[in-house]
Amino acid sequence: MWQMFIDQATIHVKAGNGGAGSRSFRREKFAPKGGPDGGDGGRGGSVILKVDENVQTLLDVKYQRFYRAKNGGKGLGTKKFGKSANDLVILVPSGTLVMNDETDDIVVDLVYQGQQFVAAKGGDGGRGNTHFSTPTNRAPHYAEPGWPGEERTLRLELKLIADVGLIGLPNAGKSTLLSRLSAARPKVGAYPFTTLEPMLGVVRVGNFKSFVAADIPGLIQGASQGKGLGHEFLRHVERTKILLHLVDVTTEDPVQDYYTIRKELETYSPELAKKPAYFIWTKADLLSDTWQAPDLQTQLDPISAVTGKGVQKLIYFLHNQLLSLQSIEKRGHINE
Ligand SMILES: Nc1nc2c(ncn2[C@@H]2O[C@H](COP(=O)(O)OP(=O)(O)OP(=O)(O)O)[C@@H](O)[C@H]2O)c(=O)[nH]1
Ligand SMILES: [Mg+2]
Repeated sequence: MWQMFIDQATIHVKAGNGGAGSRSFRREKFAPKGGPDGGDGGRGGSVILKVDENVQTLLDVKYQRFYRAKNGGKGLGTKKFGKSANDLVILVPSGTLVMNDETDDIVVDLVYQGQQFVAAKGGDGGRGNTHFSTPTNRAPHYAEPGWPGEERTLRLELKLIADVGLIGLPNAGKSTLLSRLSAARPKVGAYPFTTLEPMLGVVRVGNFKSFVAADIPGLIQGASQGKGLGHEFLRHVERTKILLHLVDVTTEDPVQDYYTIRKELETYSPELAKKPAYFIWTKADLLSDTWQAPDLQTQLDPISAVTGKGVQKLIYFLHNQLLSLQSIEKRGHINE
């Protein structure tokens, strides 16, 4: 039932052409009929895909459709080489599968941090006329043109795994929040159990910074025993790194609502209950000015997914939590 969410980007890559070789002859004061001295053209830049651990999704790769590396410089007289162009490096997340868009063949599976793949090779520079002098032709007027850079269309695919799971009672506003956070458009309804299966969305934090949030169907009391839809999905919540627990402030007893979900998590799996979890009051736009926050500590301000209030701050907060988890993973232990 859980649909693996695939992030996809189709890009066209064009490497730079090599620079033309030079056709030039020595012109010195005492050698009016000097030999050839045309230098070679520079190499065109290649387009390279490179795994970077700080990139989580294909969101930024998708942003651009054409990736073009620069052409190499022309060769010059006095045997000067043309300038080689810099490679154009596209940062991709670990787990990016690269396919030929026309044939659907897998080109490469990019996995390791720092792994590189030349998606389009830059053209070699043309040779200057110095290379073409022969005993019968000491003054060749021929120099090679630069060679064209490779060009192709690639499809990048990444299987997304949710970093943040949005949990809560039915109707808490999980789907509404996901549609605020990302381009995902889950169904929103003013009744419980609108969401029937999890849905993922890519949340942009900034340039090359994003994470994945999952909207999980509402949990109810007894979910851990298989009631409602929750049971099936608690399993999926296990794969997320952190949980964001949404609590509707407008219900009769929001504090009780909070404990209902916490209890279900603990009953289902004490391990799951230990996962980093943050709770947040939702539907803040429906609060009156005199509203007093229920007596339950949270480090997050109430949000409204409808007006967007507090949502940007929430994005930064979640991203920071994920970053600190990542650095803990790297160190291999938790600093207490
Ligand atoms: N005023 C207001 N209404 C909201 C807000 N967030 C959600 N709602 C409304 O609350 C109802 C439920 O929202 P959903 O996003 O579908 O809730 P859900 O948690 O995904 O519900 P299930 O999928 O059934 O578990 C809808 O009528 C939303 O329009 C909010 O911030 N302010
Ligand atoms: Mg929903």
